Amino acid sequence: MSTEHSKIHPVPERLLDAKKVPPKPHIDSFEAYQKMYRKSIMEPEAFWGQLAKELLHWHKPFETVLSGGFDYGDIAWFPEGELNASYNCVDRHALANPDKVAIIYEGDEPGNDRTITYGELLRDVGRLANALKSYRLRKGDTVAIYMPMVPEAIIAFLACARLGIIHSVVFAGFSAEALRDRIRDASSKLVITADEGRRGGKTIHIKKIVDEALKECPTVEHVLVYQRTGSDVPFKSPRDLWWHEEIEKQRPYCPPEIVNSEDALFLLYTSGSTGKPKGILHTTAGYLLGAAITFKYVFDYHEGDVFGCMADIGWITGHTYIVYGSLCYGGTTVVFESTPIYPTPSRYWEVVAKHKITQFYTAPTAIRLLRRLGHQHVEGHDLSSLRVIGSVGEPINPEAWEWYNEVVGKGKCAVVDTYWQTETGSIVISPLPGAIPTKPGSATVPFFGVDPVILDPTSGEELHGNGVEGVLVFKQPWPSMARTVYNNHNRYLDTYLKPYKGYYYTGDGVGRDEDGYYWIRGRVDDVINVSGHRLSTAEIESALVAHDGVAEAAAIGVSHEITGQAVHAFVTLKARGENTEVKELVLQVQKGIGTFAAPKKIYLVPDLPKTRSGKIMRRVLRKVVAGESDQLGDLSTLADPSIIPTLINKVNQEQ
Ligand code: 6R9
Repeated sequence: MSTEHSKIHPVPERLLDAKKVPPKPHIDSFEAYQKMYRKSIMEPEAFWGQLAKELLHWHKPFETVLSGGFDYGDIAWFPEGELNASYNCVDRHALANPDKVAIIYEGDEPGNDRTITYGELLRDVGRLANALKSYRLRKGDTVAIYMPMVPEAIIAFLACARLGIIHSVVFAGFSAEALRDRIRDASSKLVITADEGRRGGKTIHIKKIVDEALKECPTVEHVLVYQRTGSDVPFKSPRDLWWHEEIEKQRPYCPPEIVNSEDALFLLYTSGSTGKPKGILHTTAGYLLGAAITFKYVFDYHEGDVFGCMADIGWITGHTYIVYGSLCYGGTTVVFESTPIYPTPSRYWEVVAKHKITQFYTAPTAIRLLRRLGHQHVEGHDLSSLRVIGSVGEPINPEAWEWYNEVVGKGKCAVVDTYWQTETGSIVISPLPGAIPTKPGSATVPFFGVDPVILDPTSGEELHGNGVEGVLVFKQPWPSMARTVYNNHNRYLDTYLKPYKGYYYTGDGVGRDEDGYYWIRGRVDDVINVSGHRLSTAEIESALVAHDGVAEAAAIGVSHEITGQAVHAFVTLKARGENTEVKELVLQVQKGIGTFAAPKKIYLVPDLPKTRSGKIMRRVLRKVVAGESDQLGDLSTLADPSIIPTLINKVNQEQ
């Protein structure tokens, strides 16, 4: 593990010198972190019980902190408690401080921005919630949200939460087919969407995609359409309803539906190593608590700060930090509709300077892209408001980390490489700005209540001590962990709790260095991470095989300078599909999943490497593409070794 010897960065002085530059970090020394961490692990009930009272508003207090565990996946946090997520994210702040800005919207075109205060947000959420009620939607129903990055998307989240309706947000980059599958799996009754989206100067025909998806979604009764661009789009009465007309009819206050701590807050679909995407289900109190406490400590958020997370609300990062963490904690959050390079590669920095962003959160893929385009795009912008700069979604390489730290952070900001998953709900391994010295490329140390263990993947034995390498599991439940897979609890157990009995299994490889710091290596299963987006080889393969001409397909992740990994696929054609072109196959994946999943390269080959029992040996394909054909490893189970030279030739020809 060469990475362990990399440079240690102490906590930046600027953060510790609160006299000169307030505020003083919430946790300002390694010892303070250790003390709190120890308490969170040794006395989790006392630790979380107290925080749940401090950070959440309860309509009915809880008695028990935690019940159940990993054996049956019957985990319940604060089980007698009752609350409402939108009350926690809006009402209490609106009552205390109605004029405080809750949301800053920065539209695709520079100059198109606006703010929404907590007082306004309460009325906007109330109107929309009353509209939802008028469609007879109620607690436990599911609603699909397929929206561009506009504040109305957040209003939609919160209006659902206000009524105990489970939202299922689908990233607006997913294709009609992918949207259809998610709507069907969740039996959503309503789709909240927009006429069109705008991103990077381009138009996204959102409503048309929804119409296409709904051809096969019998549960959907209505489609509520927010006018983002005002263009003429297909509109089908009485199924379709205009957002602006609907909310006009409604009174701006809607009483919150008080729900149990363990009632579902939302579903979010994510890819695993096998089969269809899973509807990861998060519940109300534990999730909100995890979101709010990590927001406070990992980003060291203080009154008056402006939190700028560049993720899309369609992913978990958007859910937890743009929406729930920030608003539950009473913060000011930015909704950014554009891209890091529109209209120029300075866009992020213009936005930071304009809104005086204090915490900036993005993904390694964006950092690598901007680094390649050059530091001149960062210079000349006033980034002095920044205190904490974060990274999420995939391992960040030390070169990108150093660039982020020096060029963006000017060596004065805390860099937080935050490791977590859709399923963990909130950040689980990360530095804390005022307390943890950092090492570029390491997510450093566990967050409160998170007990990481490294297992030997084959024996399942715990690897104690430092300087070990294996798979990452967690030993204790934490409040924001997912509770189930929608309508498929067995799949939840099989994926997360059964692989290693007594532990939650992450699916990630990890090392613990001599200082006890964690280094996430990436997925050990068949999940490919492209620009921080999780894709499964199985999903890409089934999209390819859906093409008439395709006999078989194997997808692999190949390392890529900007996107971290890229998808490459090997495809065999049916006899009657022999004229199929690579172009068509790329389109096929765009149609089945979305443009972001399109393979960078497709190799048409006569056969795939398989074991005698017929399993595709993706490991062999990965080595061939990486140019490591001399290290193919054990090939004794390979059914037909003569395929190897053919594969090597094919790859060499096309690279
Ligand atoms: C939040 C999010 C989860 C997977 C996860 C891991 C990878 C995320 C990371 C990281 C190394 C980090 N991942 N953050 N790997 N360092 N800081 O991204 O959720 O979309 O569910 O992806 O992403 O492989 O298992 P999600």
